[in-house]
Amino acid sequence: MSRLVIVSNRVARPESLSKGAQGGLAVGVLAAMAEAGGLWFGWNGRIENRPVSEIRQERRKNIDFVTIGLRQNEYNNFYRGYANSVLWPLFHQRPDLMNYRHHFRMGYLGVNRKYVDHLLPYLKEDDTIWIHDYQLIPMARMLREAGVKSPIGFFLHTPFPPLDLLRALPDHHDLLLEMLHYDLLGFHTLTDERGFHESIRYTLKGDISPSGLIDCMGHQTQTGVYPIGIETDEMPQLVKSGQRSQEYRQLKKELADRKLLIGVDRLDYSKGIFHRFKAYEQLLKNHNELHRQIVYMQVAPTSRGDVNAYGQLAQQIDQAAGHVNGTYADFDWTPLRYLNRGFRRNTVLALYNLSHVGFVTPLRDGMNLVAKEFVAAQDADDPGVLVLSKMAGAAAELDSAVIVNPYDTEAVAQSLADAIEMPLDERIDRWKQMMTVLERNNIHAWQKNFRADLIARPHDLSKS
Ligand code: ADQ
Repeated sequence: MSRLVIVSNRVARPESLSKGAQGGLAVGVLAAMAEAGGLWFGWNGRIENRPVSEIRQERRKNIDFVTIGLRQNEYNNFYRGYANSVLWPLFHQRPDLMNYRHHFRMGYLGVNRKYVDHLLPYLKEDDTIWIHDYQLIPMARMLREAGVKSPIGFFLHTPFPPLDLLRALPDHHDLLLEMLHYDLLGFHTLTDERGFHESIRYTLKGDISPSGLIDCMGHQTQTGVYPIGIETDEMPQLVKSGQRSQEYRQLKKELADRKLLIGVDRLDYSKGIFHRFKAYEQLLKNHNELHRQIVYMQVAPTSRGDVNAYGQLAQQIDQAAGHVNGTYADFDWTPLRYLNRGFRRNTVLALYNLSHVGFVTPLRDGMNLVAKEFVAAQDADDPGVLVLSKMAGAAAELDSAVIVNPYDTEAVAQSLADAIEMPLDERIDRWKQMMTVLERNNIHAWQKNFRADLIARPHDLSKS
């Protein structure tokens, strides 16, 4: 079996690989390498001052972790700039938050080139290469230019925008061309895949077969839908260990008979936390009988705090939380508990288990693993209810959740009330249907299906 080489912007620290310590991508990468081993390459998360990057290689079990640092200007233009102030907002349908600069694009290309240069000495002829996410789109073109002939696949963890939005990116033509250098392009949902096809068809006049094979400007690129999943088997054990945490026990005691609604997100405008607070406020306004009976806990640690839009969001969320509590709190009841911090993974899973409602209403999300983890963390005989935004990729699979439009505040408030009162047999019914999907499309299936399709591709040597 050929060796798997995975490239992602961030690489998990090898010492943190104890079971259950990692979320989404890391679990997938480790599952993909569990049998045959492999190499995982990316940024070590540090900003360094030296002119030449130090490359670090560490082997744990059968996996080689190879990481490099970024200089301050690389971080500013590539990570903070093009990746998180241009592509992220655009891909999440917020062109108004885009801060486009030519030197961001140059920085983006520069860091992709740097990754390629540092990765090349580690590559072997029969490797299979799998690149992850929007930060690294140009890598296949650069690897091909350097003579790499291995199959190269790409998975996009964010949504792919419709053409009408993509057009707002001055470099969208180049970006599409860069994507065509991959043998296989994976998306979370059909909507994302179709968005990409539409752009290829109208912008580059490419031909696309019904099976998603693109023929365009001398490239043959296969596209496919691979919804990322979670590790369902280990969930009960992780929940149990989280229930031993101090935070869990304290909260359980404080809640007494009150029902808990929970939201867990990175503090990101795509997650719709502000809209969620408004919907909760509406619920409290419309339903006096629920006062003192419920508590909504929103966990949202700061993320990308040095990008302007995120600083403004943090203020807006603080104010909105203050407004809800200022209006409704009493000496013995805090209706909204907003925690601007993270928790250990096991603790979060135990909190899901404790909750009556999982409140997951992003304005746009590639998949949203919190929704899936919430469902998998429930007890079969008394499961909580998932209130899920139709704008999350997860809604395509979890159609037995209570699906809401996050922009419709009144309807979200009513759905919350319905979820809180939902009878046990309906809760069990919906939960069972969602668990069937989660067990079938788990994280192992995700990586297995993508890799099988990538290896099966007659990768085009003429691309080099
Ligand atoms: P994210 O935008 O980071 O991922 P998500 O899919 O929800 O969003 O994954 C976050 C992970 O971190 C989950 O495993 C969650 O439990 C954990 N997490 C989040 N907040 C936490 C907190 N406060 N404390 C502890 N743990 C927390 C991107 C895309 C998603 C896509 C994933 C995977 O934006 O749409 O689902 O990649 O492809």
